[in-house]
Amino acid sequence: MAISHEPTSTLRSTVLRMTEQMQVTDMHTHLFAPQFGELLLWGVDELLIYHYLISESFRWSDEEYETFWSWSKKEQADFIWQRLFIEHSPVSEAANGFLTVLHRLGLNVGSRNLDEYRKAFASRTVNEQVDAVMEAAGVSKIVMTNDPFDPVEQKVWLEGKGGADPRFYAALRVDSLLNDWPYAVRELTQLGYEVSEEWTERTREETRRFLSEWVDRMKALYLAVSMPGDFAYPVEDHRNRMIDEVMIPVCAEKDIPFALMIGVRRRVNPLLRSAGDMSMRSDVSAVEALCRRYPKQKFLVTMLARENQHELAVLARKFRNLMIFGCWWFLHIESIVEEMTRFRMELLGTSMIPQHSDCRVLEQLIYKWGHSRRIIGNVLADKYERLQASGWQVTDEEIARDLDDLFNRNFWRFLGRE
Ligand code: HDL
Ligand code: ZN
Repeated sequence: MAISHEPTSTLRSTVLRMTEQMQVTDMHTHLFAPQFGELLLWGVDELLIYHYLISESFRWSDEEYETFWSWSKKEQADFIWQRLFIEHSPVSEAANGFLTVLHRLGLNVGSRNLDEYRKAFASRTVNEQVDAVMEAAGVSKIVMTNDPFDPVEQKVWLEGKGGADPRFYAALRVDSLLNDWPYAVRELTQLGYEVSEEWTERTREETRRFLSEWVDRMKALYLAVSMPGDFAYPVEDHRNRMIDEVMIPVCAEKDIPFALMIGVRRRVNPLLRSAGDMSMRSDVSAVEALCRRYPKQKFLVTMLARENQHELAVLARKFRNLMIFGCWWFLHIESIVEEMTRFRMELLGTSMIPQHSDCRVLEQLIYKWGHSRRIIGNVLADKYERLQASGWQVTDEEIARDLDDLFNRNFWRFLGRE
């Protein structure tokens, strides 16, 4: 079905208007509150050197990867601007998104003058930009992705400044505990935890202490990990032991959800660095086994392969402790957001979290939510129109309630913080 962009009924125009106006909790981003300094990326050049655009621009160039990485951010941004905007039309989601941001911030996109855009941003402070962008995007709460092993971030938390901005919430992200245990052991040891690569009782205790102390320090809303698609459960391996003997017990103790982001194959092209990751199919039965084994544990789950989405949505019908969320990464494109939102709503009604932005650069909030709102609003309007045809008239209050569920309350209620 084509994505209808023009309201065809007063009901649709009401739904689209309310969808545009509904404030959003963005429950997974890579943004940081201003007190994290350089970790909060913003501005024209950061927007252009977004790793999505880096990988797309190399498709139009034989430039040596290492040459690109040796350039300044401005030189990298100029390279990407030439390849993806001037020499070829910016029709990809990420390229189009950059122009949506400029347009929504009131810049003259038609000038195609990159230095003019840069000048417009240069007149703002980071706090002014955070306020302006959250306002323009209609995002009132942002959940960060927090890594205690990042030296810059670790310092901010240990100085007690991590929670200074009430609009920003923490999620404790510890991929290396599952995916790179030797590295994690070095980092944990440096932080003063008595762990070894060998899976001893002391190591289990100390790793639990680490998670418990950092959940408290960050007031983390949930514990999160990303894993490759070959994640299997239950099997006899390090990941399973870490999940069963450390992560689930800590999540239970703190009464927080465990977020699983499954299906990434890191660095398939290492020369592209952070732009070099790939998606891969995952085993939904691993999530099924976890949800069944731990009926009291809440699981936030998103998967990266399009092939897994329908099965994951069906699984969510079977387990109320499973909340599926977002159209993650390579799925965050107009056609797939439409497809996923439609069958998720047809299978789950409004009992799911349709989107997160995954933003790495502040101003991306504007396009990632702008594009998604329109799609989600049109799908919802289609469903209401079908109800209307059967004589069921949704009220404005019910539309607002449903949108608030989708954009906020399903998340906060799942956390038990409703
Ligand atoms: O692992 C993740 O959370 C992913 O979102 C990666 O950060 C990925 O690089 C990304 O930015 N996706 O949007
Ligand atoms: Zn992410």
